[in-house]
Amino acid sequence: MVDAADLVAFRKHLEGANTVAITSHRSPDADAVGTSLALARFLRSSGKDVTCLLPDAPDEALDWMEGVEDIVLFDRDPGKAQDILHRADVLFALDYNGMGRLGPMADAARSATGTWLMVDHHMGPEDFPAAQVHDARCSSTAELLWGVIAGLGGKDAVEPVMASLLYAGMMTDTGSFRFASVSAETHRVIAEMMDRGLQHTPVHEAIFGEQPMDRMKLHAFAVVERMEVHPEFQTAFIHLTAEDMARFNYRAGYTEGLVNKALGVAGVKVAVFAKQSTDRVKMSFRSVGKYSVRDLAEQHFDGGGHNNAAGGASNESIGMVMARLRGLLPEIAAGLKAAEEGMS
Ligand SMILES: [Mn+2]
Repeated sequence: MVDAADLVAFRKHLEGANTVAITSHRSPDADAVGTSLALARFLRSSGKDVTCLLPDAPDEALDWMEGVEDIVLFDRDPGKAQDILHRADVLFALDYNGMGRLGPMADAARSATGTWLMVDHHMGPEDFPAAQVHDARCSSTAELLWGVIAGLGGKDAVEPVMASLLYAGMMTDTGSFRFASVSAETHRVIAEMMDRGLQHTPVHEAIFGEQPMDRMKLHAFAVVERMEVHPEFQTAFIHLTAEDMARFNYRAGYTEGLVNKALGVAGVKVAVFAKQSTDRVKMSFRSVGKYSVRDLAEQHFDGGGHNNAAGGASNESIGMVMARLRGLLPEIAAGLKAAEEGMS
């Protein structure tokens, strides 16, 4: 939920601002990109000069989002991105709360002199913003941003395109409205957006409707050849090497959702997906129930996120990472037991 005092602060900081830069995290997902584009539409409608900036490109699955082609990408155009960051009167941090999440864009962002405002739903926010709308229990940044836009401009400021962008963030961050983070408020926000012309079916179609055959084959291969289930520890891992991904002509977004296949195995409570990327091994952690994969990711793999969904990374080889994960199985099992007994 959005606090009225936070909105007063947002309004005050935005009043005198002409130039606004909207930023979100590295490997941007639908919540990151959808909220960036929705907020840009809202602020432009009130006469601001707005630019969206991301450290790197979003998945192709988000190509349908209106305005996505105008986003400035730091890894393609660092000079331009830096210039925009430095000229901005107000800078928004959406769907992240630590500069480290910007990866290579972090230094340029840290040296920006404008006023930072944050809208985010991850735990443990850093204190760089002058004002923030933050709720770690909220389903998504999109749900919070609905409150911000409705609070600043009235609910009717959310037109159908903006609604579809926010809906995409809410839908994907909740695993299609399945996770514990979904509240009555989540559904109320969607009802309000449907009253204002939201078409939800095209959003589902665009994101889940069809997929490239290579992606489907990569998922099948990962499950058949690269999934290891450890029933005695209620844990499953999937890993992919660079060769595996090259074999199926890997493109950004192809491994999205793969971790949920491992989590979907009967009896599995903790799942980890690890893939070799250009400079490091990237990991996704998922759990069901009270056991926090955020702590696991934070303590062992320089990561963070939510209790049931977290990310991490390592500079070790994929083989080393998998060996370390297997070594952690007893610790995971003990954590699961403690969480079940309500001790964690
Ligand atoms: Mn999010």
